[in-house]
Formats: sequence, structure tokens, C-alpha cells
Amino acid sequence: MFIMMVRTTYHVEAETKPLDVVAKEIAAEQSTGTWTNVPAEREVHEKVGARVVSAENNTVVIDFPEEIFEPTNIPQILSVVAGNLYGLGGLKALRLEDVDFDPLVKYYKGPVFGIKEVRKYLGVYDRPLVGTIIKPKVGLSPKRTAEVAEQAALGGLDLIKDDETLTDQAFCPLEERLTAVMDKLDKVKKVVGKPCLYAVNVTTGADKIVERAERAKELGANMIMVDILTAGFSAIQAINEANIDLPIHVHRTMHGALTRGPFGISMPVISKLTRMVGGTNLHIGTYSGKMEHNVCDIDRSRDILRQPWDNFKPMFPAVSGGIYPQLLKPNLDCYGIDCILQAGGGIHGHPEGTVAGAKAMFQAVEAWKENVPLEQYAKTHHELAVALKKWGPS
Ligand code: CAP
Ligand code: MG
Repeated sequence: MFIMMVRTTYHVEAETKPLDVVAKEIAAEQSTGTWTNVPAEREVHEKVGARVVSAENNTVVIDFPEEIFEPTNIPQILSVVAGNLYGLGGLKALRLEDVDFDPLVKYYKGPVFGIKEVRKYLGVYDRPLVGTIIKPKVGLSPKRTAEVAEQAALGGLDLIKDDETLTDQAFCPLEERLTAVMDKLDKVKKVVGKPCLYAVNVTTGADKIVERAERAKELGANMIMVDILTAGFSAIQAINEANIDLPIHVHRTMHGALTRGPFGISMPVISKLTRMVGGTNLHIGTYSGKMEHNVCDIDRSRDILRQPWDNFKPMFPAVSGGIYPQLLKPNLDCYGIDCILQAGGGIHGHPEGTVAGAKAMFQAVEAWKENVPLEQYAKTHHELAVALKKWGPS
């Protein structure tokens, strides 16, 4: 019988053992084996045992038979492809670089809202989306949060999001904040002539997240935000399966613990899982910004989110982390227009305030589109000129 395989690729650095020996240990530990022979393994290996495909130049490729997986159970899938292996002795580095999920994708709905649906909602087709993170990230009351959101929307922004550490604390209860922000955004829509998305952060424990997302929808939310690594991939899967019918902005706080060190999981694997479970936008990093970045992983993640894959709608990469008008060009050169440029400090830190900060971002986008150097464009665009003065030349 033909067995479908889920192919995984690892970067492995062993202390002393040859790579092929380590590869066999990984395949065994993650499927039917353990540190010594167990007689019954012979009965089950054929069906669910992993096979080493290759082990050379610090790259180990392993095939896992489809049957080892419970197809819709992401915690179980991760415990196979990214489980105990990190704890094995004698290793200096072990990173899960890629997983070919194709045998399993038929079990996933993917995004309900993708790039096309969000562009249609906003009526914006010919430029990147420009958004912001409310700053300060915590401490503002619902009323003050709504005032900042109002300014951001008056500046013409497409998206406003909560920061990752703001959920439902006493100083800013979620329901009150959401209602206050949506009230302001509804009013601003009449002034600027277009809607603005507000990704309210519904991240919480497994027992409450679907209910919280449903409540957000009832209260008039037009987008929700979930932190996929702290809440878990299944949190978004559960929201998607519950047909809440809202676009989902996916933040990835804590990703550095997985993506940065010698032991971990690559951002492309996280990107694939996020598209499978139904995110609309996903933070995948900046080519230039405040965060450490791996250009190769950003390129791969960008393509994973946007390129055709099964029936999944394409997703927006969110470009965030210390960006401001001067940093748009290096990012746009690599991302093109199908991305969301998000600036927190780079908008609210503008010397003339949030509206001016938003305008300076749009002016930098226009300059990029027209292929005009920022300094030249700033001669006729005041807000951009002020931003250049504050944060230095491009
Ligand atoms: C950006 C941000 C985002 C990071 C996350 C922050 O604010 O809100 O959480 O971009 O990084 O708190 O830093 P600023 P990533 O624009 O003020 O930097 O997208 O790399 O996961
Ligand atoms: Mg943040």
C-alpha cells in the first residue's frame, strides 16, 4: 500500500556522534523506538515508524508516515515533529527547518479572510496597508486608548492593534476598550471615508478564548488579534472552526525563544501552521527594524503566506518592530505591496503627534511608489520632513 509521508528537515549539529547515527536516534525517538530494543517495535514500525531519508552537511531529512498523526490535533503533530528530540543528549544544535504538511492540509480550513477579503473591506488595492500598535503598550484607560485610535484613524491608517501585553486587565477592560474604540472608528469612518480595522487582543487561556472572540464579534469588532505561540496554534484553529467570521491578526510574541537560538523551530514552519489554522495576518519580521532578523527565513515565510497553497487564501505578512518612514523602502523593496507596515513608536513618537505620524508613513509609501528619494519628497511633504529631522536621514 502507498503510504503518504510528512517530510521534515532539521538542522543538526552533533557533539561527537556521526550525523547518520543521530538521525536514526531522532527517527526512533519520535516514532516507534526508544534507547533500547523493544520487541513489539517490529510489529508497528512498518506502519508508523519514521525513516531517515538523508543525513549530510548538518541537514537531516526524516519521513513520518501519515498514520502516525492525528490529523487535526496540532499539539500531537508538534509532539511528533518537534517533541522530545530537543532533549536528546550529545547535540549542539537542532532546529526544525521545514515540514511538508501537504498530506495533512485537507484537514484544515485555512484563512476565512485573506488578502483579497481584507483589501475589499478597506477598499484599498494599490498600496501596502499601513497600521499601528497603540502605544504606550499598557496603562491607558479604554477612553485614552480610544482617543489614540481615533487619531490613528484620522491619519488614514488601515489597521490599529492592541499590543501583546494588553488583554483584559483592570486598568483597561477588554469589552469597555473595544466598545470605546469601535465607537470612535465608526465616527472617523464618516470623516475619512474608509473603515479602519481594530485588532482587539483576545488572547487568553484555552477555556475562554473562543468565548472571548465571540463576545468581541457581538460587540462590533471588525478584527481580532491572537498571540499564536503563547495561546497555542489550536487557539486559532478553535476560533476558526467556531465560524466567528472575523479576520484574525496573528502576533507571535515569544517566537525568539523558538526561532533565534541553536535549538528551535523556524519561522517558516510557524508560518505554515498559521496559514493552516486560519490566520489573516502574521508577523514575520522586518528586513530593517529593531528586531533581530534572518533574511532567508523572512523570504521563505513571506512566500509561504502569499503563494498558492492548496485551497488556502493568501495571508498578509505584518512588517513590525521599530519601523518608521525611513525604514519603509528596504522593507517594501522585499515585501512589495501585499504587506502591512506597522509602526508603533514610528507613528505615535512623531513630534507633531499621531495624525502627523500616520501621514508621514503614507508619504514615505508614496515616495517609494514613485521611486523618489525621501529627502526630495520631504521638500513638499511637511510631516515626512519632520520625521526625517527627528529620526535621521534614510
Ligand atoms: C512594535 C511591536 C511589536 C513587535 C513584534 C512592539 O512596536 O508592537 O510587538 O513588532 O515583533 O511592541 O515592539 P514598535 P515581531 O513599532 O513601537 O517597535 O513582529 O518581530 O514579532
Ligand atoms: Mg508589540
